[in-house]
Amino acid sequence: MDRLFSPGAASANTGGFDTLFTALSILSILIVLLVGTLIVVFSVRFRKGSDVPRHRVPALHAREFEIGWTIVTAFVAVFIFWWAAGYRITDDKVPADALEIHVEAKQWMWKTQHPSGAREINALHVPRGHPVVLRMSSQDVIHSFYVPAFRLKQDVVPGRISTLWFEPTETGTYPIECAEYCGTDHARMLGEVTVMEPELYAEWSAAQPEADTLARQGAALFTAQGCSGCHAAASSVHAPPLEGVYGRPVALADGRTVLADEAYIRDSILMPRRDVVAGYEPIMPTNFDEILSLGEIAALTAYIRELGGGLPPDARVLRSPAMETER
Ligand code: HEC
Ligand SMILES: [Cu+2]
Repeated sequence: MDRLFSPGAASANTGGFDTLFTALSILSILIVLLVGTLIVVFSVRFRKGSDVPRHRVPALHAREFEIGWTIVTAFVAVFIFWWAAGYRITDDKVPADALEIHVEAKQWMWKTQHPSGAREINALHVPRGHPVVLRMSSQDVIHSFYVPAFRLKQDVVPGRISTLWFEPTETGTYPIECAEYCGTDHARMLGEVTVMEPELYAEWSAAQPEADTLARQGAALFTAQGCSGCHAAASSVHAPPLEGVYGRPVALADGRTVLADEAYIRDSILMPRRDVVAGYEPIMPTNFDEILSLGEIAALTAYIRELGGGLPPDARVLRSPAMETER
């Protein structure tokens, strides 16, 4: 039945979506049949000249009937919402060891960037059996990242980071489509996900043209974008040093204490007025969200993470525990 509607499933958790989709299709067909049949029956029965009682005035209110169908349809709608929302909620819990890949949408292509720094256009290589999280943003208009074989679809909106995660279960190549009309060449905004065995993925990753690692790109940006002008130790501007900040609690001017994780670093760059560090003036420029692409933010974050003495970001790809046991 599922094969009737959708291509073969190639990632974990697709079964539930297929059941939901089949159930919705059956429900829709039943409603269409019911309404269609009634239209035909009534048209024939009450056609001009047919011998049916026409003088009877129908009752204006049929209370039991109205209460009945209101309650039943409301119950069905809430049940479907509860069913579908359940998937959406489990969908939002990204596993901690997920491989993080950045996706940048633009008219009319998908650009992807791996933690190792490897970049692809209209292509995405991922290891089988390992969770992958996509952090996606758009450079221009709203696009929608759609992989039918994974039953995944997520809008990609300018100025926002959307998250999507999946765990591919079958090796092979699967189409990526854009599912939101985004201009002339929308229909040609196509790509391909390639799911590889983990050891082949590691080989593929290592064989990519000597791209700078994310952290090294970040170091270059840190100087080029003027961050070092304020944050370097030798600077005359009073700004917090970023060495060692990653992974530590930070005291803020409004009395809160927050953990400097990736989201905090990202927000500090994009929305510097939101979390002002205690003891510092809020002088950091607020327009980096217009200047920097999502990929550049990721690179800066990777650089700051490395300054914290944590694992370099690309080490996570090759040495993540889940993949170690695969070998
Ligand atoms: C004009 C000086 C200036 C520039 C340029 C600047 N910053 Fe900042 N930055 C600050 C100051 C001052 C603070 C502390 C006050 C605050 O949080 O707004 C800060 C805070 C931060 C924090 C939070 C640090 C902590 O200890 O919690 C991060 C991360 C950061 N900046 C990164 C960057 C990056 C990356 C760039 C370049 C894209 C940059 N900054 C450019 C002055 C600057
Ligand atoms: Cu598009």
